[in-house]
Parts: sequence; structure tokens; C-alpha cells
Amino acid sequence: MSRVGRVERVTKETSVLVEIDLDGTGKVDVSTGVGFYDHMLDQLGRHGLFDLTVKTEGDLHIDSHHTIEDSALALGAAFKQALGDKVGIYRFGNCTVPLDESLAQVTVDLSGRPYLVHTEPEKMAPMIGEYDTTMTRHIFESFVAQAQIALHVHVPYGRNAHHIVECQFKALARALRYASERDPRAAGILPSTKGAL
Ligand SMILES: [Mn+2]
Repeated sequence: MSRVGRVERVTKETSVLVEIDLDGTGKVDVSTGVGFYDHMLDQLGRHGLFDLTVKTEGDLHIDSHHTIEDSALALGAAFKQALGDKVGIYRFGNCTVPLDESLAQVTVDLSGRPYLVHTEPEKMAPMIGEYDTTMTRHIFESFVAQAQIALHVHVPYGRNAHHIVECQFKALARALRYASERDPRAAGILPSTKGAL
């Protein structure tokens, strides 16, 4: 059974199409109009081994906020859709990824409940190209709200803004991959004592 999600989200501010295949090979086709964000979504697909399409046309004449946020909302919704009934998956995943001087520690629980804990260095360059670095937390908030997962992201140290953000996306990709992969010992089993996820 294929685990795919497809979400089209159209508002007066943005038009977003997201397609994701959880059992892909990391084939990514992303264009949001925000170069650094494309680079981050590329990390997510590549290191998550998800096939991922994100096509966003947003109101970039204002700024990149709606474009970035709405893409993350649609991505979260598509991820949830692709997870389906969550039977036979690992459910939990974590990964620690360094990028030179920066380190990201990410833990996820595909719990069915949205919760975000996020810490990163306060002192960071405010912009990476057209990407406002305060958007990283906003992306995770948006993704978590729609995917309905618990996500904990910590960057205990780091100096370069590009590195600080990129290691978070790489670690998130791996953590999501481990959590969503099928556990061969748990075929047909829902990983919850409650009987629902
Ligand atoms: Mn917003």
C-alpha cells in the first residue's frame, strides 16, 4: 500500500501544491520562490528519503512570510495524510545532526497531538537571502499543527545562521524518516496502548 499525500491549498495570499511519498528515494521537486527555503525543503526530502513536490506561488511582493508559512501548513497536512492509519510504524524518531560548528537535536512522536518545543541560539543573522530566520520556529509550528505530531528541536550551540537552520531541517528529516518507517516486528500493530494515534 502506497503512503502518499497530496494537498492543494489556495488562498488570496498563496497557492500551494504539496505531494509526498513517504516510501520514496529522496526525489525532490521544490519551488517556492524563496531560495533558501527551497534548499531546506530539499534537505527534508533528501534526508527523509521522501519523494517531495512543493510548488508555491505566493505574495512575495509583500514578503516571504505567507509563502513560507502556507507551504509548511500544506506540507504538514500532506504528511499526515500520507501516514494514514499509522499501523506498523515506529512512531518515535530522533536524530542529532552537526553542521560544522552547529548542532541540532530533533525528537518526534507521531502522536496525533500537536506540540512544539523549540530552542535555538538567540544571536543569529536575521536574514539568509530572502529567508527571515525567525520563520524557522514558525515553519515548525505550522507543520506540527497540521501533521499533528509532537516535535522537539534543540540547537544547543551554533554560530552561522545558514548552518543553524540547515542542521535543524536535516535532523528533522531523519527523525521523521525513522518515526514513519515500517517496523518489521510490528506489522499490523498500532504502536499505542490507547488503540488510537
Ligand atoms: Mn504567520
